[in-house]
Amino acid sequence: MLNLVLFGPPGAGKGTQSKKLIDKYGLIHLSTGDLLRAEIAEGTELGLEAKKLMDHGKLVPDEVVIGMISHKLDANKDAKGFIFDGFPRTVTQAEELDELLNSKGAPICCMIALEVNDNELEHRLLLRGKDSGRSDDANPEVIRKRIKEYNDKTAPVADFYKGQSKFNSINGIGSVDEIFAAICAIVEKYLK
Ligand code: B4P
Repeated sequence: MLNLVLFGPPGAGKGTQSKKLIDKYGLIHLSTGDLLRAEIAEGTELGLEAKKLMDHGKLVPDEVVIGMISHKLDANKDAKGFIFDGFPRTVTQAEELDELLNSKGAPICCMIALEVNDNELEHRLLLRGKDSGRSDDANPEVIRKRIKEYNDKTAPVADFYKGQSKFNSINGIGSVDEIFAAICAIVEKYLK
């Protein structure tokens, strides 16, 4: 199984690159952001609670997203592999993911981190906010909070994978195709 973690700050291009990776490698895309937005769209209790946090640039509690991922892994038992996009976002989530995948004998192969500076992130998210309808993209203050939340709680997840020699970093600034080529070069190493 090819299990990849696509990592990076909000707006780094994880969702954009995930779509291309799914087409090329036939993997299942697990985006906790998309799963949460689906709950919000359906108006579930979980979605209503998540929206309050997301609209303030905050992370949703670990147990909520871990439960969603566990459910999706069970629902896709015959998958060739998974792209984890926007998950894990805390060290606790990374530890729990290891436990879930080790119990299935299919651990994470590698983490690929997209490096993008804060000014570019803010610019991309505000641009997306103009037509995405995403309330967390429309407001510069909320975007800065999301970047702070990333630096405080999510950036340490990179060290977790460095400790397992699974960490790879690439420049996330450039054309979508250039960045995709750099990601594929890493994926191919793990496929060999
Ligand atoms: P997510 O949905 O994961 O989204 P994201 O971090 O905003 O964006 P991503 O990096 O995928 O950017 P994209 O490709 O779209 O999270 C949203 C919220 O959900 C979080 O703030 C949190 O509250 C909650 N949440 C999600 N997962 C959680 C978890 N595990 N634990 C707790 N809470 C969780 O790209 C952004 C923009 O840049 C797009 O407009 C795109 O077109 C553009 N772009 C992409 N690549 C580009 C390039 N190379 N050049 C120029 N622009 C580019």
